[in-house]
Amino acid sequence: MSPSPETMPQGPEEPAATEPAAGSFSLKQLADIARSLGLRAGVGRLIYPLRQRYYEARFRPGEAGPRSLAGAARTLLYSPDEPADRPLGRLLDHHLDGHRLDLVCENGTLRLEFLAAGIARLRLVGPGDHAPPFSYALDPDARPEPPPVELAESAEGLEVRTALLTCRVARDPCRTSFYDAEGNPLAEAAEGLGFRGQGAYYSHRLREAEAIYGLGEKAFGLNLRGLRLEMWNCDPESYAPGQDPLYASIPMLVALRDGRACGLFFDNPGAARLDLGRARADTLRYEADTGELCAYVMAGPGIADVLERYTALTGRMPLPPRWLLGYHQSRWSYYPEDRVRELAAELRERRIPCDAIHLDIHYMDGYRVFTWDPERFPNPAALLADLRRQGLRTVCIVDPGVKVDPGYAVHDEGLARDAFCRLPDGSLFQGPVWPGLCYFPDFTAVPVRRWWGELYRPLLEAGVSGFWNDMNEPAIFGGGMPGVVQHSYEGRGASHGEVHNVYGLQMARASAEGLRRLAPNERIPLISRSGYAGLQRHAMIWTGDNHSTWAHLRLGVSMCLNLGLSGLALCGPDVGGFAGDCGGELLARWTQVGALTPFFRNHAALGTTPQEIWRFGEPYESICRRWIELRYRLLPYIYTAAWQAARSGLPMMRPLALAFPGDLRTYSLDDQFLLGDSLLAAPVMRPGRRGRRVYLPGGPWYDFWTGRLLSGEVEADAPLESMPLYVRAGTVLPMGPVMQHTGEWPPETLGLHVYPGDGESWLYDDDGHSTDYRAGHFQVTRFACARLPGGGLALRRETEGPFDPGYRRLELTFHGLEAPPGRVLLDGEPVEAAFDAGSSTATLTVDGGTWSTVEIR
Ligand code: MIG
Repeated sequence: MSPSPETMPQGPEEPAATEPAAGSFSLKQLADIARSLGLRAGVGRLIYPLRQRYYEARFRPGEAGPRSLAGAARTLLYSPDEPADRPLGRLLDHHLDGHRLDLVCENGTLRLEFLAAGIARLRLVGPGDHAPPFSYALDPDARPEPPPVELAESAEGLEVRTALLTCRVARDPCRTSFYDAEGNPLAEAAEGLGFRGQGAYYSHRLREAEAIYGLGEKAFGLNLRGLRLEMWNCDPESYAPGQDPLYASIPMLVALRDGRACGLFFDNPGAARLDLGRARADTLRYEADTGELCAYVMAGPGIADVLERYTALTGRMPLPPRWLLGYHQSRWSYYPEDRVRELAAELRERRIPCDAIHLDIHYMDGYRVFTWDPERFPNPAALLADLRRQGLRTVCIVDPGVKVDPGYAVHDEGLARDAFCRLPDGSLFQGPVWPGLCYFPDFTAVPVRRWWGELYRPLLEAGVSGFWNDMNEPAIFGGGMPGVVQHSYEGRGASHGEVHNVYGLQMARASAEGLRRLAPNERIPLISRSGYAGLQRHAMIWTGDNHSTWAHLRLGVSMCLNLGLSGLALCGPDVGGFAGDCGGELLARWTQVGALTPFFRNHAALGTTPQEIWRFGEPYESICRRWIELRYRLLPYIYTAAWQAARSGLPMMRPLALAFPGDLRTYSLDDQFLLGDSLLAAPVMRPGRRGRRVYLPGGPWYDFWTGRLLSGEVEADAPLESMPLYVRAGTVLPMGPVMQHTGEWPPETLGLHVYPGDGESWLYDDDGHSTDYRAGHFQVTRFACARLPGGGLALRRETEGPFDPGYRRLELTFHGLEAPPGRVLLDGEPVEAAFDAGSSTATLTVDGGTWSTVEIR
């Protein structure tokens, strides 16, 4: 699919300057990749598409498929007919049972259940089907409390309501419409819903100026209204803006109109698509090719409320270790070990703060998962220990495919345990990936997941600190896993086609559960490329194989915003771009954005120009270093944003529409974003630009660099070394000193930057790596800022929790002061604050202890 300009991110700036078609691989890069692939896998890749077609056709239910590859070749022309809609028909009868209302219609039964006052579930069920739906998306630990439900009947239909949601049911044809407690429409029926072929459909009316967000990993701008999107995980082998689908499918959307949000989650792991007003501007339509219709309607009123409900159902991310939020250096691939040592030495010598080095596929022995190449990495434990002494952790990639190779332990064990996916005739499915032909574990079975989880033990024992699951769509060279492959699906049995989109989710789950068993008291982070709803319980996500272009720098921002609105609160793109060659200016601008993105990793493809921040010389190296340093200074704030996400499902990186839903101008604004509650970043994402227009809604905001108070539309200077950054008035922004890695935490002095205004802010602290926080070993501080009548500011501090964060001193800096303060009172006692006219600040150092108020007049 080609990029479609009208669906590219749009903000207040003019459209992107034309640039060469989204960078593609150069001949040299392709040659390097071909060399890495080797001859056998290269040939396997050429033949596989035919093979996949053959399996699909051979085992197609109810038909005698082709018996030969030549027969399969003919099926390449086969394209099935569009199935027709079979609507539910007239409402015949209904039964209310507690929080559940069965609507018995001519052509099926629609079951409406209220799982909570703000969460309704709609399912098309067969007669007598009383089992709750089986779903990998739902958090098994979720304990929804069904609310009291009231039912009223009238000539037009039925009305069921909770304290937060009302559903009106029309009788002929049977259709449902949802409203909030004040009667505002959330999802009003369009043509309704019903069955369609082996699957189902659903529709509702879109309103004018209704924006749609979420839907996981989509290579578009923030507002997805007007698009038609596919739910089918695949490996596009690098993608262009506007290309769809990509690696992860999260059929969860947030709609926003008139300042009110609601959520809709379609839980079906097979092939599905959503038309968000493309075929008909006023209609949202969902179609699933297989499986049941299972839709959740979630009340707002805020986007944060919707996300809280969605993550109450599908879970929240575990708290990441602090080091995950540091800077990461990656490349496909750093090897052999001497090159890794040189990289570590170079980072430290050049004083580039960094917490982790990633090892891509070349660390393995012939791409065999869970092995080390004995020549390139003869003694991994010693290497990793040396890196750790320099404050550098190691993250290793793990792919799902297991090389077909008798004698290789993982292969032999997998066969012995019957862990690999099979075709309907019982034969093992094989597909070509990096190692050559591979078997693919069936992660939809408990014993397979347990076995897979255990395989991480030697890597953990060698000192690996985190893992990276790639290719888990699953990617197979030249195609995908045939739909006819069989899965256990927890003993229920399912074809791959019916449950395709959970393959990556279940691989991530197997990995995360294994790591939790192996290291129960450590937070071992996992990064996944593929996923489905609920992935956040097991892994974070990165946006895969982007390109080193300005268009992709911009795209990464909107993609991460929508991932955050799909439950994946911690994510990031490859900084500098994966495919294609980066340059100094692009890397500088991208590093500025990366410094304010939840996950901050520089990564590049095999064969591309080296992309570490010193590779383009000065001034780029110094600029990038300065932004990585700022990232480290902001870590207490960023760590607090991660804690918020883990607690409530609020994304770390947020669109302005989340915070200012009453301001229509924010609805499609995606070239600016919020990190946490109080920082607004307005990155420069065009070549040659040294300034930009910024929209500051709600205001006032303080310019982070000058301390000036601003609001509304502003023209910001942005010389190459700078990115416009603003702090919300009423904020206490915690900042530490520059560090080389998070192992240097905690600092002796923590800075607290106070930006006068009315507001509250949070600071979360714990040991940063263990799971002791679950037993209460943390400290949460709430700061409340209030302007005093007649001028001046009162700051209140409340702390909770027994953890001692370990700072000796707190350095309070009051920003935006025009003159020296007349009086400063600490818990009512006068103290001295040093005024600096140049920066319009007053500074006061206090002990970490027990003080609770500061007043400045
Ligand atoms: O077929 O492991 O998205 O980050 O460097 C490519 C090699 C496989 C794709 C990942 C990318 C990684 C690369 N992988």
